[in-house]
Amino acid sequence: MEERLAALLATARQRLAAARSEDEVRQVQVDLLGRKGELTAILRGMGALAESERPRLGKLANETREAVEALVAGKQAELARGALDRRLVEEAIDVTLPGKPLPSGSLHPITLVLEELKDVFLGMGYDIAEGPEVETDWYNFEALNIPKDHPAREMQDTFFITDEILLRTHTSPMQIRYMQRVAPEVPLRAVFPGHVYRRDEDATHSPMFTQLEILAVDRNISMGDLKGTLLTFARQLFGPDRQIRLRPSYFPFTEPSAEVDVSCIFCNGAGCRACKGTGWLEILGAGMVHPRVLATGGYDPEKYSGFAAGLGLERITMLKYGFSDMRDLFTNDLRVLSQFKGVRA
Ligand code: 2U9
Repeated sequence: MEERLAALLATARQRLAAARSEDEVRQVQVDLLGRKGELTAILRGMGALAESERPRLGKLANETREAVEALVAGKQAELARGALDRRLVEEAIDVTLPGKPLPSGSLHPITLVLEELKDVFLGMGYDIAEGPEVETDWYNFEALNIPKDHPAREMQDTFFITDEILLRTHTSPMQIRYMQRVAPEVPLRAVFPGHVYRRDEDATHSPMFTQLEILAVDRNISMGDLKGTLLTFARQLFGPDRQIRLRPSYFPFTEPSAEVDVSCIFCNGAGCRACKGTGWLEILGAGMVHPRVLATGGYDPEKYSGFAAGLGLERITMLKYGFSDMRDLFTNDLRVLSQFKGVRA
């Protein structure tokens, strides 16, 4: 019996040393220690032993079982370690390899110009406000002193949703909303960027375009404040040598009103193709807020005055970056957009 136990241990050593997989190890365990295995068979022979021999051999059988179990556990651990080592080698990642380059996007030129404009006015202490693109007839026209028979109210010029609801044709309704919210608090200084909609499309007009309007209300605001503000703005945007000039004009919501030119950014005023030989480029419209519009906004026109200006971002963008067709700003052609890669506002 002692010999059989010794042989069992030797078999265990030999078979486990040869085992290459966890399945093989389990098979050794079953063959030697299992219910129908070698050790069970040996123990069946215990009955034939002398009474005095049984405790010693019983103990030896237990020690043999424990020794085989320890060998099995050791082999299993060894196989598991080996598997892990192999995986670590196979799945090793070379973190020093260069990465796959991801195509980077770019900011749209209109976004670049908008960020620049906002910076200029933030620098002068202005607030930035936005508002709804779907507006009422009242905010878009009535409150801005645009009478019922004004041509802008024609179906051909405005996108109406119902008789009273429309897509705003300018950001000006936002100025009314803003004045009504803060009146009669002064000073009021804010810019209003946003999309506006008009039924118009050609090389220099788009049915959707981006406006930025400027509004300042306080006691004793004058045309001089307007000119100084616009000159500062023109020089920050187009360079320190720029001049501006105001030409009399008419808008229903300002009185007096003016169209504002900047000295040509291409020829510096000498006259060229871009400015059609005049030396000047028209960049915005402006004026003193009409007393009726001030009153609608909640400011007593006897006590307060204000200036306002409006510009189309697409026009400024076209001048700044040399676009000749406004539609190129909206087709999102990558040959156009990719030229702005890396350009920061
Ligand atoms: C309020 C009071 C006054 C905003 C103004 C203009 C002149 C102007 C055009 C420029 C090119 C529109 O984008 S464009 O087609 N804008 O000429 N805008 S004064 O005046 C206001 C607005 C709101 C309450």
